[in-house]
Amino acid sequence: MTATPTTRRPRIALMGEFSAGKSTLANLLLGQRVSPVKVTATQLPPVWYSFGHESILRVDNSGQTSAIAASALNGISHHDTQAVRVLLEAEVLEFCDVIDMPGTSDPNMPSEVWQRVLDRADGVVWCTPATQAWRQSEAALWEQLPARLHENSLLLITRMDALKSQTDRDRVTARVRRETEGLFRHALPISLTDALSDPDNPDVLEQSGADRFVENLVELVEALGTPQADGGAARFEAIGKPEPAPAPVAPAPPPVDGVVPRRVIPKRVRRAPVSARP
Ligand SMILES: Nc1nc2c(ncn2[C@@H]2O[C@H](COP(=O)(O)OP(=O)(O)O)[C@@H](O)[C@H]2O)c(=O)[nH]1
Ligand SMILES: [Mg+2]
Repeated sequence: MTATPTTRRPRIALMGEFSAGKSTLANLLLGQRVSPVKVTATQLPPVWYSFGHESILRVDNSGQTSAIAASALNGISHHDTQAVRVLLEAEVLEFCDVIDMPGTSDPNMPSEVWQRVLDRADGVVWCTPATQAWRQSEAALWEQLPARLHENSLLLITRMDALKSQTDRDRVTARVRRETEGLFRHALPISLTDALSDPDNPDVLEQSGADRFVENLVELVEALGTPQADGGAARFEAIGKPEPAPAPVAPAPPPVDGVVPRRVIPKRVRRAPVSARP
């Protein structure tokens, strides 16, 4: 029997409606094209990224895990799989876990699929596309979620590049900030595709809004501190790598699918990883 861990890393869930940019954001944060952004099946359950030696685990409805190949992700369905756990040696994962959630707007995706994982999340980054930002359906759902999440979440207005004039961008940002006051720590504009187009270029990161977002994410995770591990009984704790893992000095993550690792996470994060203690 392993000892029950007392601390773990904060968990940040990426949420939003279909095609809002959740998986693109996961790719940007993880610095590798590993998030199953290209998986067209909307059947995928939450994909939970943690720091560890590269591997992918499927967690079935009874909590049993089995290793799978990345190519098998396309065939995974929430009907028989409650989560996919991906272990990676990515810098951001030394700092927090990242959970890429299914879209909340999908009528074929029962809300329990993301709800049971959301219960385990400490904070949320909610993605809303600038072209139809903060729809009624998003507002209605978010307002129902617990206040602890409102206090510990960021709203990311994605697809800012789709708005052609600065006036439009300012107007949308101002409206969304007004309509979501008190419901998020901050509402921040971003172009995820611009940031990903040249993620090693500081000017691109600044102009795209990625820099500002990462600063706010760092602040959020630091504010969350080092959460206590939840009991010992939780199935999610029992799967994959035992949590918490020690936070080693960041090694260069290996390229996945031949793509060079990208560095979006600023030095500040690298210097201050959350050191999860056993
Ligand atoms: N132009 C533009 N496209 C984006 C942006 N963010 C995401 N996309 C595109 O929107 C599509 C859906 O994104 P995805 O991350 O899969 O959405 P998800 O369903 O929320 O996971 C993809 O083709 C992305 O490339 C953005 O900021 N700007
Ligand atoms: Mg997605």
